[in-house]
Amino acid sequence: MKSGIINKTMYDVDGIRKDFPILNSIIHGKPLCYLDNAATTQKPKSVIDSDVNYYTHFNSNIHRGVHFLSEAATKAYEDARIKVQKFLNAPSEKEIIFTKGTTESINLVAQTLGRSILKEGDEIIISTMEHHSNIVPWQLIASEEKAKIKVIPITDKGDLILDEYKKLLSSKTKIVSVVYVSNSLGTINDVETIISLAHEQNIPVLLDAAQAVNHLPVDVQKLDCDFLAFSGHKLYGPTGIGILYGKSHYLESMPPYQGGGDMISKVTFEKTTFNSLPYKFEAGTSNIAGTIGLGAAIDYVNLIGINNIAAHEHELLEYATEELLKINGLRIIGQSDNKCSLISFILDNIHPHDVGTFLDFEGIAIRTGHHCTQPLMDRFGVPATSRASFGLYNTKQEVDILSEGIKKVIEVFK
Ligand code: 7TS
Repeated sequence: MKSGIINKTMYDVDGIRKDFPILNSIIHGKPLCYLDNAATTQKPKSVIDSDVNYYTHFNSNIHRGVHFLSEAATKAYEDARIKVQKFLNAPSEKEIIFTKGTTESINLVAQTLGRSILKEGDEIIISTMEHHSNIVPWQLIASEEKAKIKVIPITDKGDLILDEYKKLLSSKTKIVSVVYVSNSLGTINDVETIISLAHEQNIPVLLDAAQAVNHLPVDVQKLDCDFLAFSGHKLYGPTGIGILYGKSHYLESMPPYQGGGDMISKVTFEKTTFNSLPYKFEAGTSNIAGTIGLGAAIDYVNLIGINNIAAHEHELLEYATEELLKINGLRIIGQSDNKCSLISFILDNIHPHDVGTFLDFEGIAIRTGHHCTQPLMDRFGVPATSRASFGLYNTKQEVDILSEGIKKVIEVFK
């Protein structure tokens, strides 16, 4: 695979940018400045080519055929599973379940583990900074089982208050499900402590790693998390493919999520027995091309090196924070000392929606709104923020374009 990073000792961001065709786009007459990576990342040519290659040369259904194409597609699909296993350092590929994305992974655990272990009066712990996809699935199952949701509070800087978390843990707690990196604040949570405190009471922990795997090295054995969810599209891969990692003893004990083809061992009208892991949780024809594309995305990230990406993005975050804080009337929401590369901000007397719309005309793509974290917005007493989020291909020059753009917004709206 060709990449801007090959044969370079320094982080060659210009070379890397050449791997992403969309970054050459002209938007409203201006070069695209793409700073909406927390919503989704752009795709390198190798991921785009993987899709074309699959449909051109291998398209076939998997696991079922004896013919050449089916065997080739099955091998590529299962190779992608092994790439994910290695990427997360999971003990076995059987613990890697392919889903549609983070949302489906969390719903799967809520509907299977949740349904089998929760009873009236039990408690589920989440945090104030959860994405709706780590709130609503738990509310749905909690209301069915008459369980309760308990919420870890946060400080004004945007850090979880772990002393309060300790007080929430009790014999009633049946699961802890928390976000690793916040999509609205950028806070990197101390998940190691969260997990070890829960494990002292044998409580399983699910990590929503949607905003973590693309910014940090994630090792599920080191973390000792029981479940971990992420989406391919935030890791430079395709949409519609995601991962649920789960410790095998939990996955074995959980009932299936959906019924259908591939997840069965034997079906009669009287009784069905289920397939072994991971297939028990993969009913129906899956997103084969997307899965193989996720494998290509992991190859790309590995080629650059997640530690190199983290270092580059950290430099961008520090520079952007410094530059944005120079702007009068700009307030950053989320000022943890341990942050990933995103900045949520508000401008005095200017609605975030106006900020986003104005910046779009400058070719700058940021996100505005509640970022699917309405309870978090309530905690900070704001209806919405503007959010710039950086990826492996962003540059300091783009930070300058953003801060100049914001200054123009202030000038026009003041
Ligand atoms: N969890 C977190 C922390 C997220 O940031 C997101 C998506 C999800 C879960 C859901 O992921 P999905 O792929 O299943 O949709 N976050 C965002 C965002 O911040 N802007 O758009 C989507």
